[in-house]
Amino acid sequence: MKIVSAGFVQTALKKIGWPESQLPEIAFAGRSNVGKSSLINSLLNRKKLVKTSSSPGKTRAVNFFLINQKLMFADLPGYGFAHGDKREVAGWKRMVEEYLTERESLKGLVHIVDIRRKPDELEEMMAEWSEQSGLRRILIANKCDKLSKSACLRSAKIIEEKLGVKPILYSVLKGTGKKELWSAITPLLTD
Ligand SMILES: Nc1nc2c(ncn2[C@@H]2O[C@H](COP(=O)(O)OP(=O)(O)OP(=O)(O)O)[C@@H](O)[C@H]2O)c(=O)[nH]1
Ligand SMILES: [Mg+2]
Repeated sequence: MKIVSAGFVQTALKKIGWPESQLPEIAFAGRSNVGKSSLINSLLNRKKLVKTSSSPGKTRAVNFFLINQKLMFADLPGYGFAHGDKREVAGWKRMVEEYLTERESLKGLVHIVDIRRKPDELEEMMAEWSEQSGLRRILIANKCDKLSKSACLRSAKIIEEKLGVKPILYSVLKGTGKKELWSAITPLLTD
């Protein structure tokens, strides 16, 4: 997709803060630090539209972006930045589950994982939520530049076994997988 315009719309901690919109929307979700915000920048060919950070927990609310005046992206908060903190997990769960189950214009979920990690139970739970709600899901294994090609393929198999879909191998750093991801997103926008 040719990106003519891309801009930040608003940020929301709960439903009342979501922008009113009839436009098709795609959400980006996953653990903290897997590269959700970086991946959105990469898809939109922007360097700094979405704030990123090397320390986990940068995105703490749902951030909405308008692209070409015809579609929306939602950057969801990550989880796992304070590992084992029950309140953190509960807060994250409430925010993400409410969004995924109640956002009417949501057309699909881009679920991002780190190629170097075996998916954990919350990642499996996210996969289950989207199965249950009939949400179309695209799985991304990001940071592929960190492993050799063969290690990436091995890792991708494990991710597929755990999460039930074959991941697109992605590297924000190298631009790998970008075309493939756009090709997966585009048909979701018109359904
Ligand atoms: N090597 C490498 N680093 C990456 C890649 N994608 C993202 N990063 C780095 O990973 C770190 C986290 O990126 P973010 O985009 O802020 O991650 P996030 O998932 O939005 O994190 P939260 O907002 O905390 O949930 C940053 O230092 C990025 O530069 C990639 O493909 N390869
Ligand atoms: Mg982020």
